[in-house]
Amino acid sequence: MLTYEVLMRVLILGIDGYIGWALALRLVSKNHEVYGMDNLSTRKAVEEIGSDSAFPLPAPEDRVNAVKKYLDADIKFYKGDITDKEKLREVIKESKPDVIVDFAEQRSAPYSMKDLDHAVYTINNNLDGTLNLIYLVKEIDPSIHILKMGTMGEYGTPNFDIPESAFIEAIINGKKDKIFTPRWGGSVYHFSKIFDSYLLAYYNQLFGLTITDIMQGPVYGSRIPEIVNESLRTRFDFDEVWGTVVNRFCVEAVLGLPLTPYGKGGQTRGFISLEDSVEALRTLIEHPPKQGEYRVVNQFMEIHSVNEIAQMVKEAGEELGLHVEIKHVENPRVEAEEHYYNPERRILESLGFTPKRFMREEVKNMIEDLLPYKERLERFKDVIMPKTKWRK
Ligand code: NAD
Ligand code: USQ
Repeated sequence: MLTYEVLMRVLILGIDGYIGWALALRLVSKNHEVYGMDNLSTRKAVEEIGSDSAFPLPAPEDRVNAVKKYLDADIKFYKGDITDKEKLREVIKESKPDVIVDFAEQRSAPYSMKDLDHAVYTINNNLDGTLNLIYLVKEIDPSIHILKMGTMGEYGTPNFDIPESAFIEAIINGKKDKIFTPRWGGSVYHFSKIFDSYLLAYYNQLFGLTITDIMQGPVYGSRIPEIVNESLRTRFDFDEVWGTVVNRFCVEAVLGLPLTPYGKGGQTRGFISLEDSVEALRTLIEHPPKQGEYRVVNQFMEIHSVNEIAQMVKEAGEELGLHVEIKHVENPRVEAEEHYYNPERRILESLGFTPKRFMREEVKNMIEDLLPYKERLERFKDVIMPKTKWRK
């Protein structure tokens, strides 16, 4: 039985990742046709720092087989690097997508700040991939909708309300003009996303491409209903380089380690659960912008400080019988530890999207999901405390 009237052919770049895999499961379960490409670089880079996904990750072909077995659906997986333009051209030509979702970037802020080589790799990987995608969509079929994953961190933590629009009106030296919404990153990784956005906005004007540039906040969570068997789990990072804050705190709670707010812990971000992230993405895929439009969407659901999150995880852990402490550690990053934060969010709601999962309940589910893997996690105890410093 078909659930939606308009079924689409979707190519997911970065399908082997945390969000990419979960989105693939969601889309096939709604009968969309899913193709995916990945060079498995996150697997290798996580290994490089001596870590691994909290949940064991089957090889791509085994993941595809598990989708067939448990969800009775097909995913076509291409192993390849999107910075390789010939390979990307071949994949786009073969899959003939209506929409390309681009997650395929080096996505860790600490990884990008390790040293010059990691900074250069991040910039090259992320910007070369974006440029290849832009030029190949123009060449092969300019009507393809590019859904590019950016980040809320492109805006930084300004002292003004963050708008949800590509351009804003500003008065500079007494004269009014439209300027690209101001951005300021907190790492080379975040700057790579800023540069991506400038490229996308520029080539939208030049080539008339149809683009959604998503400014998404940190994602947390281990569950979506399609994960009906352990072999369908998506990756889940928790180490000091690849783990994001909520996921890290849950693993710390499971391991009996103190939760680690950096510095004062007043750092405030807009968070979204994995479930709401993939559902928001589905909404944007099924409701593309007008042909030739560059649409910016702010994708987050709840605003919290790191201290509030630590408190929520502590309470959830204690409800489950764990002893959880919070211990502030010296901040390895250079960032505001107390600041104003008020981003706008209206587009997803205007398309009928409503959030389903909230952090307070979700962190308890996450701890429950992680507890059976405690022994596996013990092996990675020494990659949890922050070592990667912005200023050495
Ligand atoms: P992830 O690292 O788990 O997934 C990214 C995938 O892209 C990986 O499987 C990796 O192997 C692949 N990849 C990287 N470079 C590639 C290349 N050149 N060619 C082919 N494949 C490549 O990260 P994620 O958490 O799933 O994030 C997905 C996207 O969403 C990223 O662009 C990230 O910047 C963005 N994002 C993530 C979060 C978050 O909290 N996880 C929040 C906001 C935005
Ligand atoms: N933090 C702590 N303690 C920790 C880990 C992190 O206090 O143990 C703090 C960080 O200093 C930071 C905040 O939590 O102030 C968020 O850190 P994070 O590691 O969860 O997120 P970040 O590095 O910004 O990156 C993640 C994803 C990235 C995505 C981004 C969204 O890795 O791909 O783009 O979240 S955003 O933060 O909106 O830019």
